[in-house]
Amino acid sequence: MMFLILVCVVGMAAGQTLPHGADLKQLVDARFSRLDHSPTDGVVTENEWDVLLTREDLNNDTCVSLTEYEQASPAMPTTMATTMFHHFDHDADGCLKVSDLSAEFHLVDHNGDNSVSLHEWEQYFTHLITKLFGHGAGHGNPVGR
Ligand SMILES: *[C@@H]1O[C@H](CO)[C@@H](O)[C@H](O)[C@H]1NC(C)=O
Ligand SMILES: [Ca+2]
Ligand SMILES: [Ca+2]
Repeated sequence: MMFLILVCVVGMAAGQTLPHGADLKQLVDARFSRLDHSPTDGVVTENEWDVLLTREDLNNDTCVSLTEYEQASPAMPTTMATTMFHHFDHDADGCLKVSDLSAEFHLVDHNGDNSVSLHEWEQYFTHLITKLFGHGAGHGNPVGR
């Protein structure tokens, strides 16, 4: 397992490819545990979703910049973080705000009960990666096959 992780990290650095498989799941689960913080009960409410954004705004200017977003997601390759950032920035002003992320919360909340489970989050994230990066996500990575 350690070996696999190491190989994936090296492969990523060399090829700027996207995490996939076990690597992607780890990244997705790590994002979820950041979202699920008050309380840590396995579901994410819209309040938790909004509060995380405030936390990621490191210089408190009510704007989560691309730099701040990257710092909050150290496991994400830069190319991936950049594409994700632009996807979330609905009004394209270079800032992630609650207004940008509010619509997204309801997309993730697939069954509409106003809370997001790990399962919903994983489904959403997998679909998003495919949508943003295509079925060739991870293409060109010579390791992990
Ligand atoms: C931003 O606000 C948080 C919480 O109020 C505080 O801990 C932090 O030091 C502030 N950061 C800056 C750069 O002002
Ligand atoms: Ca900021
Ligand atoms: Ca915005």
